[in-house]
This record gives sequence, structure tokens and C-alpha cells, in this order.
Amino acid sequence: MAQLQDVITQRILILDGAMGTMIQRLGLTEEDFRGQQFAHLPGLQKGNNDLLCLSRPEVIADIHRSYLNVGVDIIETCSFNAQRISMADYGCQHLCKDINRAAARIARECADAMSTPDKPRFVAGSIGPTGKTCSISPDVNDPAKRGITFDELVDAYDEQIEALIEGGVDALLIETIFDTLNAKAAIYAAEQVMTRMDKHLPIMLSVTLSDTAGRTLSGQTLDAFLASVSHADIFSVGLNCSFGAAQMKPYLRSLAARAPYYISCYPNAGLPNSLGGYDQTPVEMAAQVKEYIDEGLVNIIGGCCGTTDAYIAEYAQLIEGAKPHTPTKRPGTMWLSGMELCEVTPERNFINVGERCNVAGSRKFLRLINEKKYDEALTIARHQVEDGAQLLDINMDDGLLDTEKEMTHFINLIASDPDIARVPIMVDSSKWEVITAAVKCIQGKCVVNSISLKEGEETFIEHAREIHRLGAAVVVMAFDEQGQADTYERRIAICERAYHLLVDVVGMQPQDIVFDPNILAVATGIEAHNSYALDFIRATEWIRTHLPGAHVCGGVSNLSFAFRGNNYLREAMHAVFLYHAIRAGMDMGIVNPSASVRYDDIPEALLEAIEDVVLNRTPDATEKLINIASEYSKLPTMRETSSLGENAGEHPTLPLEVRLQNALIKGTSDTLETDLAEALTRYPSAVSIIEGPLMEGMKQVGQLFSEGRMFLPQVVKTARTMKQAVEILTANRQTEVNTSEFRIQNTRPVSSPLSKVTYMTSERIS
Ligand code: THG
Repeated sequence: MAQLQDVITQRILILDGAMGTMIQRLGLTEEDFRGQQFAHLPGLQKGNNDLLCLSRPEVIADIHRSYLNVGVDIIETCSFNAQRISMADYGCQHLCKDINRAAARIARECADAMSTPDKPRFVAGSIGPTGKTCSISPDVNDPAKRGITFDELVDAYDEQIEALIEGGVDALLIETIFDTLNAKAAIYAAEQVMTRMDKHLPIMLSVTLSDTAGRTLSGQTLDAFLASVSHADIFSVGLNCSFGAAQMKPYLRSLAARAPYYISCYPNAGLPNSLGGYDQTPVEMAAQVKEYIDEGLVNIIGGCCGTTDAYIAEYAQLIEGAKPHTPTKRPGTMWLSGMELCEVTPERNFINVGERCNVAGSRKFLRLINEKKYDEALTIARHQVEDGAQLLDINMDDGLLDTEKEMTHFINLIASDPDIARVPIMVDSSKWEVITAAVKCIQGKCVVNSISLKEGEETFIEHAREIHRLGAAVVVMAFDEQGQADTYERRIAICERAYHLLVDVVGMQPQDIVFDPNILAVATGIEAHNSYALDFIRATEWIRTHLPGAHVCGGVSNLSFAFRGNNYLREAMHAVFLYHAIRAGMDMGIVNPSASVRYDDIPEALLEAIEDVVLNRTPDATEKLINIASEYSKLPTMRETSSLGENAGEHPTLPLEVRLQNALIKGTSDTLETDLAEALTRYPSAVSIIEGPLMEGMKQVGQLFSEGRMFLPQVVKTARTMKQAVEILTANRQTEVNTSEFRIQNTRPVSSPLSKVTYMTSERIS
């Protein structure tokens, strides 16, 4: 490890080119792939490249040597698909251990044979994404379905990584990442294995962007991806596959600007031609790669699909005397993510967490979950995001629900809805199994809400460690063995104790810690409650001063439980409380994002009465507030005056065709029934509606996608809406409709390791 660490600071390192392309050139037969050893394996083995590590090790060694001969510093093991999920396609699950060990040993021997003190050669264990995705449904009709679970991936990767390390690799390269949850499972497995073996190797990551929108297949931006892996100890991050060097450059630039790691890049040899081959020459590719080097973007440079030793041979002269990229410094801000990044910076000093998807906090949400009306439940989530929620709190803790099942189902549904999945999730549960099950469904960087010292230090540390390994931030409630903290002193004492355990014992980054010093109901008539709000605010100030980097959050609606039914007053109390708490340093709040009463708009007399309560200014504050409360109980909140709804106001005025196309493009189905009913009165047949406005909408979707203005999960959602439209029409008219025409035309070339998955997905779209 020390060696790779040393060398990378001195010069740009060369990674090898494609293994697959080199193997393909050899034109090996089915018999070659099998060798004598596997003559009797059932099925076809041709194309099972990793099996060659066992059946034809000299073929793989020759390829490694070709790369080493042209000056490569790091060679990759031939193990891209060597985990049991991919190997199952060849009926070779039982060979995973042997293949990985052999892959590592072959590469190790070749690298050692060529190493000199001046030019040590390294071996990176290649760990591919598997052919299954943990974040995308394999079935367009069932968006919550998953083809594989996080735990299954961890097990498969654990086996692969252990064998790679046993075989002697210097680093682990988790590559062609198209789904961040798959990658997080690989990282989790890597850390698990390394701890078990007490061997610590650098972890290298390489992402594949799947479209010109600069997103991964699972819909994340690169910034969101970086947040998702920010918990881990990462050596390098980079891009590979899908694009040629020229197309990759803008994304590499933004990655290098934000990622606090060494930067790698190994593009394809340009874009594939219509036969899937690559026409770019080594010299052309080198000219594009030179631009990366001139701009100081890279530390490690190599090649992916279509590249051979002839391409990599060009690099040696490019890197001579070139200055390697200097990793950026990680700012002390909190990085959360959904499909997009949510950064909690000092300037953006308050983050709204939507409270409404909570079975304990909303009768409506509880009813919808009980009645399995998930589409409507999702609409609640969507409205909160539209109303400005920057995070969504999800809580399914209800005695009569199968909490774990409902939680994972709803979170998987959200993941398939890009309008909602844009924002990070706050997993709200008091059940530990529910928390871990939920976090294992989330590709973004989420927040666990919550843990506490209620059951003592041992459990607290154990839970915090697991949360950290899973890559989540955490809310810590001010609760200990003695119970909930309800004084200023107990609040700060517990938070301080928890902070040191998390930072010094668990090794969490302070910016991933969120304290909740308990927002409790005030103006309840019980004297002991009078100082609750003020003590929270004072504790907030103390925490922000004394526990550097940590955040403060609270459930704001708790404050006004005494005034249930008087929404105006409740919102006014929340506004006043937040006004003071935010000034004291509270930077996250679980709130109703559609609340609209603003501090400045509260009538003076009421404001004074509320401030007396919140700041505990007079002993009779509660009595006074109760006395004037009724005067304000009829005042409407803004929300109650405006009609809420997806496209409230504008929708019915738009022409029918535009409405239908908008529904397709947005992938929303709530207005489909009415709009299609209207269409049926205007168009001669259901088929003419499909061939007319609906196909026009699909065409627009295809156009937006190819321009990079839509990304894949959005297109999948669109396809679902199209299917629903066709179903509505068929049900109405008993028309036989041939749906084979609705194929999204994706003219964009996609390269090989990914094409299987992309194909899978676009097939579903059709
Ligand atoms: N801290 C942390 N997490 C939390 C809380 C907290 N999670 C849950 C809760 N407290 C925050 N969420 C809510 C959600 C709704 C309400 C209060 C807190 C609420 N609901 C209306 C009521 O009960 O009157 C329900 C109205 C309806 O049914 O629609 O007030 O403190 N870390």
C-alpha cells in the first residue's frame, strides 16, 4: 500500500487497456475456453473470459505481459465477472473462489517479474458491477421489485474479494459502476473482508455514466455518487467505459473538481460504430487523453472497451514530466444525496425535512398505507418535494403494520420515481432491523433517524458502526440510560458524550452527525414544560459551539401538540420557534414543507404571546396564549386557501394533446383517466389516440433522452405511464392494441460491459 501511495504522488500512473478486447482478438473457441479441465461443464463457456484464468492461464499472462511491456504501472486481474451472480449465467458459481485466486496470482507473477525499484508494477483486482441492479426494477409493471438484494451482493463480493486478496492483489478496483447501491455493497464487502483478514488495501472506484445527461444508469449525478461513497476510505475515483475520451472530458472535469481522491480515467477507444467495433486509432485517442493531462485532471490513465496494448503504448510519452492531479480538499460540509446532491453548507443554513410520510404523524398517510394505496402515498411524497422539502422523512412505525415490509416497499417505490428520488431519505424508525433494511435499499447518502444511548454505550456503538459502514449519516436523540433529556444540562451532556463516542470510537466524520436535543410540546399547562423550547434553543447553540461539525435537527411540529386543530396557531408557533432556533444554529428541521405562515406576517399581539411561550419569558405565557389562541383559530394558512394538486390551476386550460404529452413526459398518471376519457370523445378510435398524441409524447421523450435532458429512470417512469394509458384505453374500448411499437429509440451508442443492462432496461421500456 505504501508503494502505490508513494508513487502516485510522483507521477501519473498508467493502467492497462481492455482485457476483453485483447481476448476477443485471439478468436478462441468453445474448446479453448473450456480447456481439458472444464470439458464437461454444461452450457456454453465461450465468452466466459474469467474462466480462462483456470483453463488457459498462459493466455491471460500473455495479455498482462503485453501491457506491462508498453509501460503499464497497474494491471487489472481478469476477474470482472467473477462473482457468483454473473457466474451463475455460465453455471460456474462454484468456481468463483478459484478463478479470483488464479486471476490474482497470474497478474501478481507477471507484475513481479517486471517490477524494478524505479518502476514497481501493481495489480488491481477487477470487481465488476454484476449483471443485476439493486436500485432498478427489472419489471416495468412493478417498480418496487428488485432482481437482487444488497445482502446478496455483499455475500457475492465478499467471496470474490477475499480470493483476490489471497491471490495477492495490491488494490481493489470496483469498476464500471452503474448503480451506486451495487457499489456500496462492494465497498461494504471490501471493508468486511479487509477487517477480517487484517489486510488493508486501497479501494479504487470507477463509475460509468450511461447517458449524455451525465447520470449513472440508476439516475445519480456524479456529485450525488460522491456523497454516497463519502463514508468510505477511498483511494481513487474515476470514470470508465461508455464514452470515448472526448465525450468523457466534461464529466471528468467536474469529478476532479469535487472528489477528494486521486482521479482515474479509462475511456473506450472512441464511440462504437454500428457493428459495435471501435474505429478510433491509438494516436487519435492519445491526443484526447493528452488534454486530460494538460488540464491536470488525472492521476491514473488507461483504456476500456476497444483499447489494446497499441493504444496504451502511446501513453508513456504523454505522461513524461507531466504533473499529476492534486486531489481537492474535502470541505467540512455535510453531503447527502438522492439522485442529486444535497449539501448542507453554512450559507445554506436550514434544510427542510418533509414530515408527512409518517404513519404516526399523518392520519392520511397511515390510511393510504393500510389500504395499500401506494400511488397516492407517493403523491404525498411528491408534493412535499414540490413544496420545497430537501429531504424526506419516512416512518412506518405502527403496531399494526409489517413495518419492515412497508418501509422497504415504499423506499423502493420512491427510488423508481425520479421526481421524488431526487432528494435524500431520512429513515425514521425506532426499530433497528427496519433501519438497516431500509438503508440497504437506498443508493443515495441517507440519514438514519435515529439512535440514542437509551440502551447504553455498547448497543449505541455497535449500531453507529453499522450505520457508518452502510454509508449513512445519523440523527442522535438526546436520550440515555436515564431516559429522555428534558433539561438544558442533560441535553448537552448526552450530546457531548455521544459525539465523543461517534468521533473517537466509531470514527464517524463529525459532519455526518446530527443531534436532536428533543423538541417537546410547550404550553401544555404543565409548568415543567415551560422551558422546553428555550432549553432546546440554548442546547442548540451549545452544540454548535462545542461539538464542531455536528448538525442540529428536530421534529418541529411536536412543539405545538397542545394546539391540535388550530393550524394557523401551530404554524405561527413553528415559525417563531424556527426563527430563534435557526439563529442559534439549528440547521435541519422535520417540518411540514407546505406550511406557509411566516414570522414576519404574524400579527404583533400574537407574535408577542408566542415568543413569551417559546422563550419562556413570563410565568403566565401559556395562559395568555391559550386565551388569544381561539381568536386565530379561524385564520387560514396559505395552503388551505389554495387548491393543492399536481398542476393546480394551469392543467385544465392546456389543450388535450399537450396535457397527454405532459403526463407522458413527466410520467404522472393522476390525470390520465379524465384526459383519455375526453380524448375518446374527440378521436375516432383508441388506436388513433395511441398513434396520435401518445406516440407524439413518446417521440418527445426519445428526443429529450437522446439530448441528455432526460435520464433513464425518468424514461422508465414514462414507459409505465404509457402502459397505463394503453391499459385505460383497452379497458374502455376492448380494443386489441399492439404495443410492440412503443420502443424508445435510443440512437446513442452504448458500450459492451454495460450494454447488457442497458439492453435489459430498454427492452422493458418497449
Ligand atoms: N425528532 C426526530 N424525528 C421525529 C420527531 C422528532 N420523527 C417524527 C416526529 N418527531 C416528527 N414528525 C411529525 C410529523 C407530524 C406531526 C408531528 C411530527 C404532526 N402531525 C399532526 C398531528 O399529530 O396533529 C397530524 C395531522 C394529520 O393527521 O394530518 O403534528 O422530534 N428526530
